Amino acid sequence: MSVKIIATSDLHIGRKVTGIEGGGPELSSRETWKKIVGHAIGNKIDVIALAGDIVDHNNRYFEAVAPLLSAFSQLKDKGIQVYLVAGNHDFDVLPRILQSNQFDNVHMLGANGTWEVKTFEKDNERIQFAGWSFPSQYYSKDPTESLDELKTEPSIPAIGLLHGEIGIQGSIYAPVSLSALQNSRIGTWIIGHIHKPDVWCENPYIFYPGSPLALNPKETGPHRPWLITVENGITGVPTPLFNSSIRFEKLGIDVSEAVTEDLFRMKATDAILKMNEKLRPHLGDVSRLVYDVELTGNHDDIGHLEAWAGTMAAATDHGIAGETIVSVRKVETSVKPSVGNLEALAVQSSPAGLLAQIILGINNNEDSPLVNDLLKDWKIKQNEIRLSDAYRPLRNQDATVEDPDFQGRQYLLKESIRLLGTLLQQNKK
Ligand SMILES: [Mn+2]
Repeated sequence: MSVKIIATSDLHIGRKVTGIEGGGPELSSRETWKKIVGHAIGNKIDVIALAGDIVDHNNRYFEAVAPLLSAFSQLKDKGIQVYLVAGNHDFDVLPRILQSNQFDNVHMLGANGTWEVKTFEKDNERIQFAGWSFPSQYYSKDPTESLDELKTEPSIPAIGLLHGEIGIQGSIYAPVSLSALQNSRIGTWIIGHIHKPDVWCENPYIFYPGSPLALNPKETGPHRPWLITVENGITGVPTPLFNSSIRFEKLGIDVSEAVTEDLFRMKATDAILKMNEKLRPHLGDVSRLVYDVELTGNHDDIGHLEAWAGTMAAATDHGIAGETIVSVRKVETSVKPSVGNLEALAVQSSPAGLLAQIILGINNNEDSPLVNDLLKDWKIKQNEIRLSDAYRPLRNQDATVEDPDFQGRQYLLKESIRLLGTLLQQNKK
């Protein structure tokens, strides 16, 4: 006999996919959760293992909690067990829901930031589920520091559930030491928090299953829940179940040779078709494929190029790949002007000369007073915008580590290239 386990994390029930227009109910975490539960019931799954951030903190409580309660009840009827830990988003909601104790099939592990193990048993197969739950919204210590308080039985396979950030020292979301996980007596670690699926180690198997629904355009590539099978005391390698109903991809198109609008259209269409064909075998269950296009290469008419790019982005439909509807969300122009010699231009004191100096200064990573002054101004302006009232709700969300110097330099580089292209084009006329 074998035990079948669905492993996933970061559903953020209550959220919908952001950054795109249109889309039906399939683009909500609530539907993804229902699909996972339906799959579990339809395929005789024994256990659902959830590594935190199941419920989204920023959303309406009842909207998020109702689907969780009805699923727990359905799973209870089918005898399907749920092992879960709380993440930084649901550290308070999950214990509150489970307090009532009406779901004896749902096991929250490691409440209040302690390690806990529970043993699952079916026929002759036994599995230990070990876990640690977020005690508060932020947690700056490494939860593995207290891992030795966990008493597991070495002869029984063990699966660990944890929410945190592997290898990010100083994280306020439970910085986790990889070596501590590797040296533990747990054979498979399911880690939540990072939405991009990622395998950190094969033996023991340490992985982020990732969010099963791509929640925004930054979450590119495949997203899906995973199946883990335990047979005769051996835990198998996780295999993907079904795909997220939406897939985001970045698509770079070199437009150096697209000197007319016709050529630009041909180039763009060709690039999309090629990418569609490449992805097609991986688009089962994907109803929408959304590209963020970046135009690259050298071009001497960036003004026109941007206008052509605008028509591409404005089109609502870019065909289909198999049964998947394809669209382009935005088109960015990162094209460099076809200027013969930036160095020669940079010695001039004209506006074009100054722009060439900025581009060279940033590209060559020079300590240029001109770039430094502009960067200082950019940071002040950017900070004013960031702290304005309009962005207050965003500030309360998880802040990713940003590098303002790098971002500022990239911004200056891009705008200088664009301005220089336009200036040189005007001079030609
Ligand atoms: Mn999280």
